[in-house]
Amino acid sequence: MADLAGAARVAILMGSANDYEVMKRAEQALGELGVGCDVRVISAHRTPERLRSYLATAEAEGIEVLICGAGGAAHLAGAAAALSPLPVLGVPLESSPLKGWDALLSTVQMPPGVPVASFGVGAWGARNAGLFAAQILAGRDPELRRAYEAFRTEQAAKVPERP
Ligand code: RP5
Repeated sequence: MADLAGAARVAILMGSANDYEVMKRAEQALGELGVGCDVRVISAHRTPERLRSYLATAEAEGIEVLICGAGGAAHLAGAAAALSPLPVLGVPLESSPLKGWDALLSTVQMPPGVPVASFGVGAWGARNAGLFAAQILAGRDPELRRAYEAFRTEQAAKVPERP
């Protein structure tokens, strides 16, 4: 992994550059909380060797959580979980005629022993995966924990009492 951003703690992987429009929501959520991430296009089917070589060094280079977004018969999250001991957050994407149902089922129904945490389909899932990755890291990072709590407080303050 030659050009990983210096302080990246989360890797955001996606099966196609076309997935970025949705997966950037995870990047944005992490950015709001000051968490560095490394964003890559890696397809489980089309570039399996890229996936293997990326994950071979990701943890040693500082990555602690993997977010994987893919559409169709989405295998990226499962393949990443098979190749890495890092926690994998899967985001099913709505890029096929089946509107994300295919990706959701591929992501959520992992056989026992190789877990993937599956999020909602599309942009909501991508944002929540970013927030959840930050929550994982905040468990042993007091500064990030404070940033996360501040985010939740601000979010609550934006909800009006009446319509
Ligand atoms: C999946 O196939 C990708 O994650 C993408 O969502 C879908 C279609 O890929 P493209 O044809 O847009 O590159 O592997």
